[in-house]
Amino acid sequence: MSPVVSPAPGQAPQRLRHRRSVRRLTTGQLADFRAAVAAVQTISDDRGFQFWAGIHGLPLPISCTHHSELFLPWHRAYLYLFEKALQDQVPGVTLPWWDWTKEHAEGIPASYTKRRAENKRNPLYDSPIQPGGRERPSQKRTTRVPGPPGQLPSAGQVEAVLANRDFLTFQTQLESIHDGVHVWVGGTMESIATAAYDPIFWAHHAMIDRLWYLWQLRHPGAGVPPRLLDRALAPFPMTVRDTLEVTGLGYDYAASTAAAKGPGHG
Ligand SMILES: [Cu+2]
Repeated sequence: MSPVVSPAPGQAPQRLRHRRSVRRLTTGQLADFRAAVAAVQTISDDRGFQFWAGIHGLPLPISCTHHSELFLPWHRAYLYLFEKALQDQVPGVTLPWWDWTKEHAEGIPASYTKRRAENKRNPLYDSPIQPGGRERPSQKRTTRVPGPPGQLPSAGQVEAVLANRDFLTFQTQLESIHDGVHVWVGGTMESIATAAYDPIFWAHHAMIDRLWYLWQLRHPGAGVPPRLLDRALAPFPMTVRDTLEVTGLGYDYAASTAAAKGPGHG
């Protein structure tokens, strides 16, 4: 690559935005995030929450790539584009992550479980389910039926998964942990067709994406098998290669705990 002194127009480096733990959001950050989610929930076209939630499942086709080799890259692209839709409403907001390993006692974060917040309906509590097209979901609003405290994945389980140096092994084991959290939350989150309508979906998947990021820091020589790099991540205009560097996508993960610190993240 030739040295570039000043970036070409349109290619100016984006300012990095940090995704944070739900529990570490300041009052102002949480209010901004809620405002962004509330705003997209009122939009019925392709900038809105129903459109983005519907890409995962209903309306058909179901595009998400669970139990495929593209599970992590596809969901990284999905979160990235949904986060941009939120930023179109409230500049600078980012998707927070739900660290379920730390919340055995608490379960779903309190910011998602209150019906009302800041004297308004809490947009993180639930959402309508209104897929376009002809599908008629059996539920009109999202619900949760959380499992018993103490049955979310533990830090030790996550650590064992992160220790895998082979990407596909890591991905398969991480997806299995991910499945368990979907089932633990229960209700809408239990079904691929409707899961993304629950606002907690995005915080759960931000955690999964963050664990991939931590794995990447830990195993710099390992990576996605080269044969997958040019695979398209339909319906997004991105390939697997486009998802490999989160900083290239304009975001980074804030260090939240000693265990989360990798090189350059102290
Ligand atoms: Cu999922």
